[in-house]
Amino acid sequence: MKLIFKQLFNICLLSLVSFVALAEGITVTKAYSNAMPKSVPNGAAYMRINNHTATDITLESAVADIAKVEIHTMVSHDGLMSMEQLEAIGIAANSSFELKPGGVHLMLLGLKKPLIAGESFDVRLKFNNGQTLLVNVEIAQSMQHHHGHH
Ligand SMILES: [Cu+2]
Repeated sequence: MKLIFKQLFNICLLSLVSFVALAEGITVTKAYSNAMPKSVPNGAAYMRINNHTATDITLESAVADIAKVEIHTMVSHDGLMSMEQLEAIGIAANSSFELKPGGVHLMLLGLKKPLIAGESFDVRLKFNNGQTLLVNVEIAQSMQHHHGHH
């Protein structure tokens, strides 16, 4: 009887510890996308991924209802910028990684609805430790829209 009680206590303690670790482990801040004219089929999402754990983590994939999502980076070939798909993004222990314009971004391919300023959409991030994180991405008024195309 005593033994069973002790085991139950241990199980409760374990689940409490893992719950706290999940809540604090990985967070996402400043998630946004830029509004695009309806005719543009693709978009991009940017965000800061914060790894508060003592372990390196890897973002392996992302999924969304609004479009197919790929991890892209910008590379320069002979002075020309182009996009290249990445397998994953590594985020070192106790550090953060910023996805930003001109750098690593989440590519939204084949948008099912236009990116309208003031609206938002969800993206689910999948990490190598099995954790998934649902991120709400705010759609901001794009700079290009204000200044026109050059
Ligand atoms: Cu891209």
